[in-house]
Amino acid sequence: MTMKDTLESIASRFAVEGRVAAVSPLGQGFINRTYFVTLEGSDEPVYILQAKNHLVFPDVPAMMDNIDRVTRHIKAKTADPLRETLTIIPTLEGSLYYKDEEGNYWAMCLYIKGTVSPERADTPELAYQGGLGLGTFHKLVSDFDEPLAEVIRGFHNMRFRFSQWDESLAADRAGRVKDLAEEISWIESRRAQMMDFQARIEDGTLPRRVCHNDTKISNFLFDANDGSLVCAIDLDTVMSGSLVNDLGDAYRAYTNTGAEDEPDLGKVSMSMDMFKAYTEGYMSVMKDALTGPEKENIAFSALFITFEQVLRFLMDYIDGDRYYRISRADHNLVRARAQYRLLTSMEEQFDAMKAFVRSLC
Ligand code: GN1
Ligand code: MG
Repeated sequence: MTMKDTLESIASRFAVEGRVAAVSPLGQGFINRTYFVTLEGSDEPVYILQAKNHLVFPDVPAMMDNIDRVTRHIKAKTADPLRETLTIIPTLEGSLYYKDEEGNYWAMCLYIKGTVSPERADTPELAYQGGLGLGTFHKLVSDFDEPLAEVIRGFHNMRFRFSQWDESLAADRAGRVKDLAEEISWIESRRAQMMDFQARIEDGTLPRRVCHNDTKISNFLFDANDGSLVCAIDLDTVMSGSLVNDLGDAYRAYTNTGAEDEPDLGKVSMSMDMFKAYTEGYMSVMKDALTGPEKENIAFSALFITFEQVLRFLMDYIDGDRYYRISRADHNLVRARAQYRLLTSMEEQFDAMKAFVRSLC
C-alpha cells in the first residue's frame, strides 16, 4: 500500500460527507503533520487531517476532549458556529480521534474556506489584529468553567521549570555546564523574581482561566477578502492557566525585531510599537473582563514568558538537545542568547510598558 493510499484510507475513517479524493500536505508545522482533504467532485479542500504528535502530547484523547468541549462552548455563543471556531469531524464510530495500527493518533476538522493565516506579524496593524484575535478567543471562553485536562505537564509553571532546570544542571548530560557560567547566572539571578510571579498564580491572585497557549499570529485565521478576524485555531494546547501568559507568549513572538534564533544580537530588541498595537487590539475586547491583578501583570508576563524561553532553550542545550529540533550544533545556545537579549530589552522598557497598559485601563 502506498503512503497516499494510507492517508486516504485514514481520512475515510472519519465521517466525511462524500468520498475522499485526495490528501495532500499543508504547511510544515514543527509538531503535528497536517494535510488537506478533498472530496470527489471538487478540488477545494473540505477538511484538515492531522497526525497528532504523541511525544509532545502524551494523552491525545484528553487533548481532543478539551478541544471538543471548548469548541462546543464557543459554538453555542456565536452567530456562525462553523466559521467562528474549529469543528471536529468525528470518526464513523463517533470518536474524536482515530488510532491507526502503528499507534499514531489522527484527528480531523473542517477547513474554514476563504481564510488566511499570516506567517509573521511585522506591522503594528497585524499586531493589533493578533491582539484582537486573542482577546476575542479569551472573551468567548471566559465563562467556561469546567476543568480542562493538563495536556502538557507544567507548561508555564515556573516551579516545575525550575525543578527540571535543577535536575538538568545536576545531571549535566552533555558536559556543557562548565562553559555556561554566564548564561546560568542569567537564570539564577532572576529565580526569586520569577517565583514571586508564579506564587501569584498559585495563590489565586491571578485567576486560572482557559488559555490558548500558542498565541503566534499563524494560529489565527483572517478573512481572505477583507482581513477581518475569523477565529483562533490550533487548540491543541488549550489548558487552564493565567490569561496574562497568553499575552506574554504573544509579546515574545510579535515584538522581537529579530528572529527567535538571531545570531546577530544587535538585531534583537523589543519593539514598543508592536507591544502597544497588540495590547490595544487585545484590550479593545478584554478590558472590562480582566481583574485588577491581571491588568497589573500584563507587562510582566512578557518578561516571564521570555525568561521561561531562555531557560527552556538553555536547558535543552545542557540536556544535549532533546526537545527542540536543531539545525546547527549550538542552535539552542544561540536561541537562548537571542531570547536573553530580548528579555533585557523588555526589562529596559518595562516601566514604559506598564505605563502604557495602565493608560488603556
Ligand atoms: C514550541 O513549535 P511551536 O512554535 O508551536 C513550543 C513553545 C515554544 C516554541 C519556541 C508544545 O512551539 O512552547 O515557545 O516552540 N511548544 C511546545 O519556538 O513545547
Ligand atoms: Mg503549536
